[in-house]
Amino acid sequence: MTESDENIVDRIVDRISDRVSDRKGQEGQGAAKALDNDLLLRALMREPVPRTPVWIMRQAGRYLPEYRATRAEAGDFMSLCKNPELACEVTMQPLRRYALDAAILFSDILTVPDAMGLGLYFETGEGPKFERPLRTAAEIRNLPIPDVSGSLGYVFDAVRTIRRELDGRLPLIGFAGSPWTVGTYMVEGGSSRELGTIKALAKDDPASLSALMDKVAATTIEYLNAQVESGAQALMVFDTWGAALAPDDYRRFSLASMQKIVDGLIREREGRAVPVILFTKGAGPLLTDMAATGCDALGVDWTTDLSRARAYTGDRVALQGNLDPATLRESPETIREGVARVLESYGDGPGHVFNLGHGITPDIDPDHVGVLVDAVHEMSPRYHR
Ligand code: 1CP
Repeated sequence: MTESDENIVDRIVDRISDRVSDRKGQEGQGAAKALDNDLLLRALMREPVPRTPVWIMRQAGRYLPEYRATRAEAGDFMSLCKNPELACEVTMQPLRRYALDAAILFSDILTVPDAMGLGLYFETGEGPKFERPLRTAAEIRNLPIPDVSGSLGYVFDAVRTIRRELDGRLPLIGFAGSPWTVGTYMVEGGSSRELGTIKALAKDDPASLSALMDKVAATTIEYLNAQVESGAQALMVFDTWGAALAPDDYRRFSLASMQKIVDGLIREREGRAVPVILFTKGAGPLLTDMAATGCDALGVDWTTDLSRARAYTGDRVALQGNLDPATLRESPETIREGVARVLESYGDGPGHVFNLGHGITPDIDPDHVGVLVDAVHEMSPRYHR
């Protein structure tokens, strides 16, 4: 990064901190009506609950026939994201089927680089792609930090529409991708197994990669805070590809940028805490470093036992997870056994939110999700006595 770049990023970070302190001055105002079901928010703050709350990563999605019908009505995935009424409709769909304890905004982590001008598109049967991926130091230097209120206004409209529709029944989770995970798509131009291009950038020009992480972090802070101001009641940062880095590089590029985000977020609104969940898939022992960021909760994938994750984090944060999504392909009895094992692994006491260890896949029988949710309702109360 040149000195002038550093000044620009510092100025942006200062500007954001000023705005966060202005907003913090207004906290506690306009406390809304109490939630009918606030189990998720209580569990994320490690407060006592009568049973373990449950939601499913990617709960609105292709495994639901009604989702596929609404996406067809919208035309394509991005048109669905950009239509607040239809985004609200697909957010509500899983809540009509299952006794879930949270709604999650329907959107995608790649709306942020789209707003930065990279031209996101989806080809059927293939993952996300960018028309203008970032490859050179000059392209990173010239990358604009967008005014999110304009370019991502459709997301905030969706948040307001969903809050109105939820009418206090359940809390709404807002989200964004981690700068590293979003950066992998920006630099690779789409999904990549090896992450060869961005890893080469990390090695050959780490200053440019740090500059990119800073720009995405600055944009993400504005984006998540605007979601909170529009009505999001908890926030999750998805770092799907952080564990592809060696631990030192993870700390330098992924965790450092998530730390900036945690530091920049509004943490209280409508008279209560807005919990922040960080999720690095495959984090393992790095959960210890993640817990030190000051976030409220960590998502845990199925490759780490919750009992072990609890030991790594010393009960400093709540834990969310972690049933292997493949379990949902098995029989109802096997799903119930899987739920029992996850609950037993976390053990007694508050601070657990039941979820899959990663997103549900499109091939799952919707009835199997009902088996999971009902099993959590039935089996979890005994861990909260
Ligand atoms: O065909 C379709 O309808 C598009 C499939 C789809 C859906 C349903 C995409 C494209 N995004 C989404 C929604 C989405 N994505 C949500 C909200 C839905 C909900 O949870 O109910 C969320 C939280 C995401 C987050 C997301 N998008 C992540 C992080 C979480 C994770 O699962 O790892 C990532 C990596 C993406 C990128 C992305 N967008 C879409 C796809 C298929 C992908 C993954 C591409 C890849 O594997 O590299």
